[in-house]
Amino acid sequence: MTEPHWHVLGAGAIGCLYADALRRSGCKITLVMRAGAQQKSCQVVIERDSVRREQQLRVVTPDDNEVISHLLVTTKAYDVREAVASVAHLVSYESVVLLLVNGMGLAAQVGEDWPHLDIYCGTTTEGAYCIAPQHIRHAGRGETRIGRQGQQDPPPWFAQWAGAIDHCTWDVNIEAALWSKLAVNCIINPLTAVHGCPNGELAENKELATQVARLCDEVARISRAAGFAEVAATLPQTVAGVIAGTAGNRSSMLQDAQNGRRTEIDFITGHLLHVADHHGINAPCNRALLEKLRKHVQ
Ligand code: KPL
Repeated sequence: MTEPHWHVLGAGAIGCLYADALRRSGCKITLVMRAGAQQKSCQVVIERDSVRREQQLRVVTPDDNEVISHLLVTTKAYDVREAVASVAHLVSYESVVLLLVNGMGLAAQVGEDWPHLDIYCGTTTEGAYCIAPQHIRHAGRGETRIGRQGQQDPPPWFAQWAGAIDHCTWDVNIEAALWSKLAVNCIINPLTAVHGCPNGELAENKELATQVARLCDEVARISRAAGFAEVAATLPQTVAGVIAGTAGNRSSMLQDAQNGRRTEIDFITGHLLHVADHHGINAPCNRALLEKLRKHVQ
């Protein structure tokens, strides 16, 4: 089988990290930039510890009209629909779309807008942030889960991912994995954004560790009500593990807040509170964080 050609929509920290890993494993990779971008290639730099890797990747824009067979979407949650719409004329009923984005419910929305697409979801706890455009610090290793609810066996392209990406697994219960990531993000992201600290501080600072515990209690109650009892049972350990594994990382929400960008709070805590309301559960700590972050640039 020839290796699939992946087009990557969203050349931020996570998009560049995966583009680089897939390219090194032999996949053809093209970054899709916004219409109007002039460059035909771009240098991606990944730094981890004292190692620096550089890679030149192809660039196209939707105006180049290049047919897309495999599309990796790594945009911000609030940009997903518009981003997919920008390349809708380039995908066909055979095209694979992998959404590796924060938040939940986006696959259903994209599936409603474009029912012919072959949509998969992914989630990752890799810690990475941009030092400059397409210049990434890989600050913490995590795991990547990919799946499509109800699909037992991975599609053929998944073998390439499993070989290229460390700790990348096919997950038959991807909804639970997405919820688990949402739960972790509800705790780490808003707290680090409000307090302006790296993830590791949430374990080191006693006051912040108490807030983590309170948020864990609320999120666990909502998780149980939503049918994710296993996520609820292990939430404190999961959160502690992600904090330890990404201690030096600045969460994506902190990066957004510090750079004056819109945050994903409505797709993370907002989604959680929507589910909490549906089940009549009070979640004052999460609500307070949502309100604080909504006052920020939205
Ligand atoms: O997903 C993340 C994020 O920053 O959005 C974590 C896992 C918390 C890593 O920082």
